[in-house]
Amino acid sequence: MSSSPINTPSPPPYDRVKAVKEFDETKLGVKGLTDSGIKTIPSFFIHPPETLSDLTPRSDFPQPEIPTIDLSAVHHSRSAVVEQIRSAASTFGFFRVINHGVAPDLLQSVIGAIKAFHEQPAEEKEKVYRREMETGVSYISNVDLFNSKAASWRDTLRIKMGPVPADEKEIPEVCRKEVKEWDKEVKRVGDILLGLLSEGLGLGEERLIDMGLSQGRGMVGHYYPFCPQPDLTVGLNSHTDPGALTVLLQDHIGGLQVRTQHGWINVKPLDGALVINIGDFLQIISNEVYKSVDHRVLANPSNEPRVSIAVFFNPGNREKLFGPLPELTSAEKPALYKDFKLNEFLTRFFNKELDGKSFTNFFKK
Ligand SMILES: O=C(O)CCC(=O)C(=O)O
Repeated sequence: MSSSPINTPSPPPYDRVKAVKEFDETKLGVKGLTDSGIKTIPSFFIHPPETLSDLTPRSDFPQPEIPTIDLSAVHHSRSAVVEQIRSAASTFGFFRVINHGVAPDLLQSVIGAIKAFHEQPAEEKEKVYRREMETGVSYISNVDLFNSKAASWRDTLRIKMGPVPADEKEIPEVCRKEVKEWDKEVKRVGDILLGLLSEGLGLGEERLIDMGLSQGRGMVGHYYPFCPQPDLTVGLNSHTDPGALTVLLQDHIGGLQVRTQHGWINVKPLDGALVINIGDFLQIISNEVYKSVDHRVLANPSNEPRVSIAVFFNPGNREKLFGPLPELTSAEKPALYKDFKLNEFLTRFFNKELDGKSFTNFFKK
């Protein structure tokens, strides 16, 4: 007589939507997963093979560096600085600035304050764990958690700085003072850069500032804790920024990469420097003189968390029609994009996965 097989129930099929929802409901972010001591990451963080096979920069060529521009030279050689910025913005779409006049102590203290926010007890952070931005402040893991094919190993504190800033009381106390000081200084540096970028287009210094491009500011304070399987996920998926300009402060850990014609290159941390990149909006209004390029952050393999703070510059008025600037278009250089309202533009951005260039392509003529 043959023995009958033991009837073991097969495990239920993996329910990704449920797993993502349960993770979000913990309100603990990926830091909570790291703190729990897990050795393998949940499946919904695992990226597809085409992303994973391309995670380290190619080593068959010497890696170029994004340009580093000394901003203090504007006082004696403005046209040379304009040319450096024009060249960087129209090739790499990324550059660093040094001697920008922000006190080194503030660079340290704002990074420390964002780190302190993320390292508070869970009960404190839970108070602002929300996806909506009605109060101007939200702490979440993965802005695109419910739209992306795979999640990334990063938590983020988002704060609206303008045109209508978050109510001061809403900004978590642990970083309130530093965030406010940081915004003031970043706006000052951003205005200088918009003036130089405007001149680089052959326009007057005030042209971009007069469009209100430094009024709509949003800040994100990212926290990338140790990831136990950094080869299976990323810290931040490849994307372009939708706004005009981004000013980024990163700590010393590294992991930021930019796509170039030679493949992905590292943006190595440089003490005291700010990293600047062109966003889709500026690519469009400059009629592609300036380039908004893909960038991403690798998952952090280090026991020390990585902290970065990006401030995005957008026009303050979201209902106005924008498109390639008339001064930059002609019969020989026709407008490459349709006119659009910023609201429509950003709604598309926030309702999709953070990924490549599909966004600017939508507005292409
Ligand atoms: O963390 C970084 O270095 C990059 C952040 C970034 O690209 C973003 O917030 O869009």
